[in-house]
Amino acid sequence: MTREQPLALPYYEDPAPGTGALPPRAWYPASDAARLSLNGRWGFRLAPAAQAEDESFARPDFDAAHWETLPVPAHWVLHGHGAPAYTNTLYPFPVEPPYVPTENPTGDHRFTFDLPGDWPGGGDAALRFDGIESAAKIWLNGEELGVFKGSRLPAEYSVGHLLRPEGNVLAVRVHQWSAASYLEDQDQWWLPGIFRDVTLLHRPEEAAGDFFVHADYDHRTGEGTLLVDSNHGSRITVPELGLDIAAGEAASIAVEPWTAETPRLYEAELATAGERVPLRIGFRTIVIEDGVLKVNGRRILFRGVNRHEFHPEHGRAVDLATMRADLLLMKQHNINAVRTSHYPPHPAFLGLCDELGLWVIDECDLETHGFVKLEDWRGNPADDDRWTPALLDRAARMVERDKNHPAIVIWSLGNECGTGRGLTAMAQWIRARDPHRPIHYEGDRTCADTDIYSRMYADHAEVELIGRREETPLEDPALDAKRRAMPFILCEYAHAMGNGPGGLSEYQRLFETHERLQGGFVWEWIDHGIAQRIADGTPYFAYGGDFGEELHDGNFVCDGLLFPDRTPSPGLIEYKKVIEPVRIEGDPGSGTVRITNGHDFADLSHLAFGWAYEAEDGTVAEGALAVPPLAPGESTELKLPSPAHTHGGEAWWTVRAVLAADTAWAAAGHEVAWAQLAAVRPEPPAPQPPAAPRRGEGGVLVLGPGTFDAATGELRHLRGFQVTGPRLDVWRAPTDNDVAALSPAGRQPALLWRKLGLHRMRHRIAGVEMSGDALTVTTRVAPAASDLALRTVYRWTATDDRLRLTVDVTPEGDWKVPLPRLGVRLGLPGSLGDAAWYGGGPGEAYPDTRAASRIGRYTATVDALQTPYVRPQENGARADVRWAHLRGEDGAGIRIDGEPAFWFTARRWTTEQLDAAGHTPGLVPGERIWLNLDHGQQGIGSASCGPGILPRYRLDAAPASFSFTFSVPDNGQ
Ligand code: IPT
Repeated sequence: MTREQPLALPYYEDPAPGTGALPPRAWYPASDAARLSLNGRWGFRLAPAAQAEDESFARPDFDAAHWETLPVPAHWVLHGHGAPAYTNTLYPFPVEPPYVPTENPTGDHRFTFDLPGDWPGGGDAALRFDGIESAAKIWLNGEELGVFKGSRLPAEYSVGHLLRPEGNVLAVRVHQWSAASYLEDQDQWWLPGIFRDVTLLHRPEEAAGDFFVHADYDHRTGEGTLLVDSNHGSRITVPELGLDIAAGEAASIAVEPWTAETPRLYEAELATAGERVPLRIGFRTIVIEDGVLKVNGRRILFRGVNRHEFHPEHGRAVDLATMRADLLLMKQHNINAVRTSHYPPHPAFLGLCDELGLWVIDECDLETHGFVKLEDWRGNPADDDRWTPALLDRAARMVERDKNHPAIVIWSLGNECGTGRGLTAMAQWIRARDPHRPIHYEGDRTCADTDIYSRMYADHAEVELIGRREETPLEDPALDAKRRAMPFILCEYAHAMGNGPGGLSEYQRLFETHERLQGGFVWEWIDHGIAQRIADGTPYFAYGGDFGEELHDGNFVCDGLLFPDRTPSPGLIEYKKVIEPVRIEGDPGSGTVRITNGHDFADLSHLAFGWAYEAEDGTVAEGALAVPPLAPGESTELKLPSPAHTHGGEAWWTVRAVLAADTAWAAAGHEVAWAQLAAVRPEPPAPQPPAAPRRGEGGVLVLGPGTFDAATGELRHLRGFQVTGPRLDVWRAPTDNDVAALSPAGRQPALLWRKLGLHRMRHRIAGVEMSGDALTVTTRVAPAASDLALRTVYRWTATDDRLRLTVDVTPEGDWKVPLPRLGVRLGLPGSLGDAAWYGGGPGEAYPDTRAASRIGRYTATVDALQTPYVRPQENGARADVRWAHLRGEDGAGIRIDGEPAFWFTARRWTTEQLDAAGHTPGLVPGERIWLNLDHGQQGIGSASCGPGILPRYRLDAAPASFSFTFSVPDNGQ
């Protein structure tokens, strides 16, 4: 019998931090010291196990001529070597820390480089890796430099003594799995590789050492105080302020402060005898005072997002242009804060946040979420002293790298690690090193180590209680008192998976009402769908399971406000409206508008206001609105002009606030906030002489412009157009929030709907009756195996050219589940592919996601009405539609007027096909266009991870009556 021998752990299974690196220090993008990017095409070889190949490839004379090449930075699994894999919390290998599987894809990388001719002599050189997943051994010219761990943090190695003018050989062995993988269980793709920059930095004699810029702002005096800690002999100059001080020397002077709204930076320089480092300094002071987080003396409100680094082709190897694109999109959508979930981002991203103005929670690269599946987080590295050095190493490398960014206002220990001694040690270290920034960590409800009470996905009711400081007490009275005095944030909320999130407006009202509630961070910024093509070349985005993973979490990786290609989703448009920093309100018909400045620091002088008076067929009049430059929190009321309105019908005022001048993130004229106020309500149409139904030839009934099947009472033709239906419809292709995969089965709407059979309703015709002016069809709509039903009466009347349908629905039995939708579905010829409507738009809206829908006249092709959620699901409804018109190329088509206004949806496939498709190429246009004209829609909520819909957005089965008028207008109308 053999016994398992305790072996010395190989470096990649050792829980200790990496080895051989220089002490961590501040990262800066440039200085006058020479540097050489080692990004480029490297030689690459993939092995199936950590030790499948020996280390001879690290020798300069090794012959790697037959190797393939790979770009660096990159993840090899996105370049044809192996495949990506997605799990949310599950470790994709047996949990036996610190061991990892023998099957451990290992990428050997080799790069040969010459020093540029002008590379300076003397001094030293540092070789910097900004990120490698998950562990690597590094050699230069055959000499081992050390072991890299801590994937999303930099490490530098001293290499000056090894460099030669030509033919330097850098060799890096990267293991997909390592002990460090246990610390990096974030909800994302597992993507190994050298995914951030590799740079050689000359370190001249007397080069700049590490430095820590302290730039405080006293809002009472308007003075900034600058003090830079650095090695002896460094001087700091700020020409604009006339400052020239030594390291360690403080200077106070009147300055303009830095805030996310007013990101004022001062150009500066740190100089030593050997190096000049350009700096950008922002003066600001963060305090927690009276239970509120304040910057420069004022409460701030986070209108935030969680940002993972993601690109649909390059994974987490994100280039500068993409980082900037993210930030421009955020600023353009009124977002003012980023949580760098769940690891420090590429360091350049933070410089862009300083420049463009965002509050940042910088989060450490730490998550041990998979241990939650084991009883009581058994074996959690965050509570195991063997791992504490690695945790401290990560905390130090984050803080040292990023400490000079004014944008960073909070340090976060990591995400979802349970609780433990390691986290406490991190908090203590960070507090000692940087006492001027509060510490965040959501995973410990007692907040023992933190300064901010933070939660994820708490529902509105609980958030309101917390806002009143009336939350359920902690057992320990001292901790409870401490926590109750803390400011509160939702570090994650409003899970943006698929269609949604719903309920944003209600959260925002809470944040604006309770001082303690300092906003939140929507989960999350972008869908992590990977760009793929089906055999015929049609592109789509892949999610978990598409690469044959043994374990995976499906499309839970696609839960962002942006589609993977960075197209804003309706959720982002909604969020922009909900968080707009100017409130424009007024009572319908009053003609008075109240404008409130919701900024925390900026007055309104950067905005230009305008009004427009709009009727159904366009703008009647418009002009500028003189709004005083209100200070933050101030309001004013203004009278709106009431022009003579000759167009007839209803009318609206639209009031808009746009940028008055170009900014770094959008051009003058960019819309920041808007509102619509009703001016004139619509009048009901004048009655017209009725037409009577009559029997036609071939078993049909004729009523006005409609021809019906005499046996079933179903509409067959409207003038020349063949029509299928309309029939009662209650089914929608469940959204991710309807599926609510994380909820208990009894609270998963889609499951309850399917169990009841709402996707397979049967229509029994109980009577077809012609009497007087009307054709009345009585039906009972119900699923098999149930006695629940919706008694549905269709009553058709007509004038010569218009056909009117009134639908009366009466539920039978005890309906315990809400309906997905309530309305009619009808099929029209596929040639009617151009839609026009008057009502809410331009984008989709549902009962609890309709803040951004504005009344107007819109046109779109049926194809363009679709929202391409990565996993197909209900989408594309337009709210408050008064009428919709579907036309063919010749301009002829069918118009539907609703009474009351309706939810309008049109698509080239049925709901059943939408429901069945797993990816967008599964949606194949058929011969018909299917319209849903809905009287009601169930809300959306956020139950894919978090609370479901608020009670008022529930579509209960209840008696309902609604009407549509169908007509075939003359061309051009
Ligand atoms: C929460 C995670 O922090 C985040 O990374 C992401 O996984 C999100 O959920 C869902 O997409 S944790 C969850 C158990 C509440």
